[in-house]
Amino acid sequence: MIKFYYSGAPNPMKVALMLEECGLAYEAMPVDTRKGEQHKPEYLAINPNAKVPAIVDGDATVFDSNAVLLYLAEKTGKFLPPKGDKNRGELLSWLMFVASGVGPFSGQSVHFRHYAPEKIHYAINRYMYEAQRHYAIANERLGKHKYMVADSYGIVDMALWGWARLIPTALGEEYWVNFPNVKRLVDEISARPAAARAAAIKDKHKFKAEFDDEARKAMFKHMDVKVA
Ligand SMILES: N[C@@H](CCC(=O)N[C@@H](CS)C(=O)NCC(=O)O)C(=O)O
Repeated sequence: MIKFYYSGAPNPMKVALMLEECGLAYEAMPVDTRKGEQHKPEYLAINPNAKVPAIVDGDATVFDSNAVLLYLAEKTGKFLPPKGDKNRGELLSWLMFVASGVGPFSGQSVHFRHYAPEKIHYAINRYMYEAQRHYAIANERLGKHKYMVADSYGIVDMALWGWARLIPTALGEEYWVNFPNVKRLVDEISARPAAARAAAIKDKHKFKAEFDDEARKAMFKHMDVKVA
């Protein structure tokens, strides 16, 4: 059975959605990042990057959410165009667009808007600008196509959903109005039974709720180390 190392954060939730959509048997293994469990040697052996999600599937270990989505899609043959299909290249482009753009810029926008100890206007403006620029591109794409790739629901939609449902946190509630096509996709996916099951996984485990000094030390290690 697949072991799924996770928390309720956006990147693990994309994978939770995919596992549920595929109907794969898996065991959810909580990693409480606010308690620093991502830095334990036994977890670093699975994901040397000390982040969630990761999966262990028999002999295969896969970390990084978008790599896990692709691995599961290839394993099951679901939610991606078939090998050799002309849309396969598009799938890789849009998946990397989410992995290298939507995710990191949204994440940094959340960080500087909500967690940084000082409000640094330059950083907030840069990350909000870049996050919005990426959502605008996805929005335009979804204005012309029902789904991100090959006009069928697939792993790029799931990857986008993971972050886009947090637009209110990354940008502000009022920003939905700028991305109506992204909102349409997010609402459609959130209404799927698999999304409800994915969201319910974390209720089976107790995760630390407080964002206190222990959490800051575990997740913002740069605060204790001067490199610049
Ligand atoms: N590129 C990685 C990023 C993973 C990531 O940043 N995960 C966050 C949760 S969304 C995490 O583990 N944070 C804990 C930490 O930074 O210590 C992926 O897509 O899986």
